[in-house]
Amino acid sequence: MAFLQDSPQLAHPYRSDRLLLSLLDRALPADRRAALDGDLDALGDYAQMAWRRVCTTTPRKPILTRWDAWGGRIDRIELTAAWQEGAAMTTRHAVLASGHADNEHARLEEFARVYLYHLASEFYTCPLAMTDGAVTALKASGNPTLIERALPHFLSRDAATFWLSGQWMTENIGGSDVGDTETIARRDTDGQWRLHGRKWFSSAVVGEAALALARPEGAAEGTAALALFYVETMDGDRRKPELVIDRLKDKLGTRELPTAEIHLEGLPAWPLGELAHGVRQVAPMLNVTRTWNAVCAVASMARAISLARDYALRREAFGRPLLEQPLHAQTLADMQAEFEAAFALAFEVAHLLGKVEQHAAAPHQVAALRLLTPLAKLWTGKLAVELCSEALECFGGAGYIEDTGLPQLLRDAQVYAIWEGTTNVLSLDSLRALAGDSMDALRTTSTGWLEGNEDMHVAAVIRQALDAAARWLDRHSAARGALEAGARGLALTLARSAAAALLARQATWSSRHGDPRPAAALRRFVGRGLDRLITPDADNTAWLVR
Ligand code: MFK
Repeated sequence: MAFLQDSPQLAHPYRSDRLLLSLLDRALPADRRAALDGDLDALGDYAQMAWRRVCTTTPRKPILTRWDAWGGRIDRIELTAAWQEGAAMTTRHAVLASGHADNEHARLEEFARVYLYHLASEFYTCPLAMTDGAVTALKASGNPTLIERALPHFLSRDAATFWLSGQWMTENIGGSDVGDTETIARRDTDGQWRLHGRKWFSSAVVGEAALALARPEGAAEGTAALALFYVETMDGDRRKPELVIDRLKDKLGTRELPTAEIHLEGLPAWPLGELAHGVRQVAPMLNVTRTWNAVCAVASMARAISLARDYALRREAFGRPLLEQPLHAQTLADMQAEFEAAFALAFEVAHLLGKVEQHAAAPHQVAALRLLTPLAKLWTGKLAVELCSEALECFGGAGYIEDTGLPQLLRDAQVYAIWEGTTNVLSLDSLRALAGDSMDALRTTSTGWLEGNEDMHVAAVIRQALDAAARWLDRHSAARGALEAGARGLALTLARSAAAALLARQATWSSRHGDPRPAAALRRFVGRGLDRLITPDADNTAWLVR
């Protein structure tokens, strides 16, 4: 019989995830920790089932049928199995509802669920993130009519009444530069607002509602004149005729997600608040979806590393398992150290978000969260691509073969760095945050995270990196061009430094509980360097880009 290689097996994503288990043990009161266990266990079971399904069935894509046999416009979208299960899974395990409970740990408990559900959901988490963001933006608007109308659906624990919301911002002209939005809001004589325009990336076109940016007719150009509107997409079982789906996008990854190009032909709409400053009003939504992006990016890293580690035990080459080969073990350990730091940062943003929303955070934590959100999004987005690529290489040629289920990890990971603001857009957003007092806040917060840490070398390296970043910012803050050119280096330095301080906090706790592994991850992560600052050189850049 010819040799047959064992395929990699997915360990239980909850019960075998020591990072998630020890984070929850450290951060949650015992009663809340115990109450969470059932949902997380069930979501872990579902994730294992979904991985088996991926490995044993032919991949499917959503199918758009625009016309019925009799010439009627129907714009029907058939979804994959995981998407059809989405509403039931979300409501049964309170994925969204848990995050809006009246408790400072609510967001941490929500994002633990998101982390486990994400890959099994086939990116159904994308519209879930937008729905979560819509809840947050609606709450911030204080609009009682819309809150009463939409929130019971968005936060429902019953699949029959659950609604998804989209986030309609992106247009052909206004991609990242949302201020160029061309969609117009016109008011009927009876006072009803209606939207007219084209949205170029609509991820949740299967949802029942959306928040959309539009320019009230006659308003000035630019970002400040945009308004934020709430829309509903369905009339009972039928899509409203004023919402036309032009086509589904053909994408590199996230292929189960029905991303659409749409036309709005007078779709009824209701403003959330004032008829201007729509970007300011949608910002709470953006910061929530960016948190989802970071947590989902670390979920992809966790999956890639879990499979690569399992395979390293099963696969023998040159007479011994891969795990016993020094260079392979070195590669896996480097991946693990980066992942542990990214995990610590993404979940701290999630936890802090809950504390800030429940007024349980100090002012410096509020300012730190404003900065840490774009930092976590941009760094984890890039790292997910790097680690998924490295993980595929750990399988040799098998990592390049579609029906192993492995290439999809890499194709899907590429989206984290693009949607919800690219790495550069997020780096510039971190400059927006740094214009306030968030650098001081980050240093104060990091000092707190380092309390009790006994590794003086590590603490010194983290402080040096934060000091260097603060000096760099002072040196370049008067020259906008240099500041922007170096913004990515600054953001990565701050992200890595904050993540190291968070990992130190976890390492201190874990060491006391007899687990030396986070301390090992910390030493390796810090050893790989925190400082990514650059010296901007506009003349040199000009030579190289023309
Ligand atoms: C599985 C994970 C799922 C994740 C969900 C996936 C969903 C995917 C769907 C999408 O990708 S939707 C498209 C996402 N698009 C973007 O994220 C847009 C990227 N562009 C930006 O982020 C720009 O920075 C932005 C449009 C927000 C602002 O550009 P401008 O025109 O330069 O705005 P400006 O004048 O600087 O800011 C306007 C106001 O918003 C200011 O407040 P004021 O009016 O009080 O001065 C800003 O301070 C405020 N603001 C902007 N960003 C903010 C913010 N406030 C708080 N937090 C922020 N992040």
